[in-house]
Amino acid sequence: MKVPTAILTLIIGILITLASLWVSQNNDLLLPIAAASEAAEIDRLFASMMAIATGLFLIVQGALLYSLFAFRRKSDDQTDAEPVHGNVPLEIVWTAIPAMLVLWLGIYSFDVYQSIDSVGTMGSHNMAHQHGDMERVADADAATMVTDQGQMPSGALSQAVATETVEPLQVNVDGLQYAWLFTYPDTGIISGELHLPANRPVTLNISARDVIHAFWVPEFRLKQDAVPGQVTHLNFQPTKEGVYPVICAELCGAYHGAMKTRSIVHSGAEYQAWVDSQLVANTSRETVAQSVTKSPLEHHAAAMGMPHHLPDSHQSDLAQAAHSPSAS
Ligand SMILES: [Cu+2]
Repeated sequence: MKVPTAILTLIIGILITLASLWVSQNNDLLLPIAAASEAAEIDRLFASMMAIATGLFLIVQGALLYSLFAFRRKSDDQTDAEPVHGNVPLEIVWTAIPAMLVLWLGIYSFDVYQSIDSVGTMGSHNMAHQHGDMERVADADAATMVTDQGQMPSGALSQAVATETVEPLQVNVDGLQYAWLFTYPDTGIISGELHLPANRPVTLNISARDVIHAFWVPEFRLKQDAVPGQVTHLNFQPTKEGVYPVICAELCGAYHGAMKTRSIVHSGAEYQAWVDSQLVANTSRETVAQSVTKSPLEHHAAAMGMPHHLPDSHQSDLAQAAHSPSAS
């Protein structure tokens, strides 16, 4: 029995579509876990791209394999076969379909990019210095206005507004050859690892001290260039506690490959404990520095029968020497 070509094409089309959809929904092995709320949208975009790519792969490779066998040279055929001079409808189809797919993917990607950058720092990449902070202030104002006006009875809506008005945790990220430095302006903590609380919005203000680096955490699905002389931003919300790699994604010199650290997403209480421990460490460092400058000198002064307190100028010189790293 001979199956009509139209029906055969339809069946093959359905099978290819099903296979593409299956691959797009079952590619967990290709991606690390998603640990930020923005990751879901990126993963949806990735799934659409996988579906399209799988479909195209199957069509192209299938046509190739089919032709390999269906159009083999017959053993008794010594000719060059029928000359083929192109096929206008076919060429229109295989130009128009990819063009539409690329256009759609471009628009979709831009839409995802825009919705991820929800705090409104879009476009600040080029003028972060002048406008980044102003934009943020304007956004904060707008958010406050919404809550002021909002005697919204609807629970879901006021909750949505409430989550938006939670002040994002600010972290300044500094890329340098070959390390990342994280500074928390609220507390003055400086760390070589990025500690974050889960389920609180975060704004990273990223810059570089020497050459261009790029901040990348695959589990957050986020990557942003760190450019000298300019501040770039990433706005996101970590959702899963865990330890994730922070990787430099821009070839920045001989040891670029070693420019790695960790991002640790804590529960709220754990994060507070970390902040406290850092603050204690800072204070005790200062106390040690002070005691080092005073006690032994006072001890010696007493032994030599000198007055208990050295002249002020001496003390400040010594204190300075003890604070500067070259003193040790
Ligand atoms: Cu780097």
